[in-house]
Amino acid sequence: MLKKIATGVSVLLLATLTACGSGGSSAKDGDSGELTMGFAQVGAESGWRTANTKSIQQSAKTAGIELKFSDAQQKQENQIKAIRSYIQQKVDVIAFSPVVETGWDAVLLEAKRARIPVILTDRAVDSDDDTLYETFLGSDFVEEGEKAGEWLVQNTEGPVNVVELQGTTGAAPAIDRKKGFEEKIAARPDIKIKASQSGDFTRSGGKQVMEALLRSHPDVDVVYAHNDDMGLGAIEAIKAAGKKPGKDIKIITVDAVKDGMQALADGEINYIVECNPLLGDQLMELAKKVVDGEKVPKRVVTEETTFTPEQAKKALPDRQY
Ligand code: GYE
Repeated sequence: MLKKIATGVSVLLLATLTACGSGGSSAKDGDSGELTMGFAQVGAESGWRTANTKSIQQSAKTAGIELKFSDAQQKQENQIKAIRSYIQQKVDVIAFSPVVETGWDAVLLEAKRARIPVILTDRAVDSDDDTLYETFLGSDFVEEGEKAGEWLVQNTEGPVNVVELQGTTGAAPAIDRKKGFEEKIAARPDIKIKASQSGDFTRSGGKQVMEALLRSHPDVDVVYAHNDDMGLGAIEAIKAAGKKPGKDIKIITVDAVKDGMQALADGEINYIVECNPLLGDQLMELAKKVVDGEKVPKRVVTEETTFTPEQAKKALPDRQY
């Protein structure tokens, strides 16, 4: 047994040495100590984000990666500033979750010129130049929207009036969750999106928008919220208007964080499409490879499922976030 372990270790050592000697394209030369990652987070807008931040911080610790972390408070200009400061500090790798899709080319070019590899995590950028980043780790948001639309097509009859609570304007998950949903419901011309507004992925945003929408569209049958938090905000507004969430007005959301799953189990939300925030371990693994100059896939898609109320009841006791 001992011998086996010893052999395993030497094979590992050899692999590491070979990787270091192969001379990657990054700024890191050899193994001069701990790897440093600059991470520019979106903000703290939702339960999903909180779980994502925790996952990244914990995984960095476990992987022995020094993490420089910044919270952009949902503002692109803050993220750009953070990325510039990471370039100045000569971190080994930059990872970030872009608040919005467009407007990144200039700062990403600066990172490229400084030979600091960039990893996109959670959200994508919209750029013609895919050499500006090494890889993109995260969910397929179009597929999430499709799953939400598919449930609606399968589980409703007759004319259905939908109001949509969109995520942050210009953000990949807002654009793609809308797109996938619309594509699926196109099969049912009697399902109509009566209104579609941004609640900025926050609970208070969802509540505010829903209050207004209940006044302008009192005939609403279904709320499609791009995340749990906005759906939870909508629940408050619906209750305040004297209606029953989950019954008078059906609710579909995306994420499956604990609070959302609890509302689903309680019958106040009808269906949740999962979006997994626990990206930390995969991100650290990719970061190490990228810094070592190893090849990584350009796209790593997160695996996800969906939840009905019964499935939520079963999953809740073990839900980590
Ligand atoms: O669904 C939402 C968060 O980008 C996937 O951002 C993420 C989204 C998530 O605010 O809750």
